[in-house]
Amino acid sequence: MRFLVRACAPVAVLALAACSSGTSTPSPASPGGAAPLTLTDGWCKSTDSMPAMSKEMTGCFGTLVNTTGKELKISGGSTDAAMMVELHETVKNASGQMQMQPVPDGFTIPAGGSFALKPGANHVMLMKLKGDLKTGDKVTVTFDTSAGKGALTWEIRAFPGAEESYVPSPSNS
Ligand SMILES: [Cu+2]
Repeated sequence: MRFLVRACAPVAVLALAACSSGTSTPSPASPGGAAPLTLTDGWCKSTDSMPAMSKEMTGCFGTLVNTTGKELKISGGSTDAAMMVELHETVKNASGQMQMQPVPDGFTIPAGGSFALKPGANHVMLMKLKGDLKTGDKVTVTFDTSAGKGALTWEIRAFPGAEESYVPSPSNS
């Protein structure tokens, strides 16, 4: 515990808000600069209806928009809601099943372009959730990008669809 508190203290001196703010306040991306990216229609799947086994993680979707004039690379992120944030892609494995995995080089958004995050395709994964994410809640994820940090707020929504990656479709039906 003592270690955790100390780890936060130097940051708090420079940016108190980053350490103490609630989930709804986006933190500034860089001094004097606008956020390097924005999010349109961002949502994460709520844990409400998930089987207990799946509640450890959830997927986040929406459209990321690069607001800079340069190609933007997203290498990772962090959130108060989970221990880890991963950038995932969904691929077909050798047996033809859809499976998700971390993208080795992160996400790249062209200058002024956008990047779609969808169930069954690229998405942001919150791993090792610290608690339930209930429908209607909001969660803030701060991304590490080539143009500095960018905090984005996602709405928690109920999503009835199965995650292809975790529930491979039956080969015979
Ligand atoms: Cu995933």
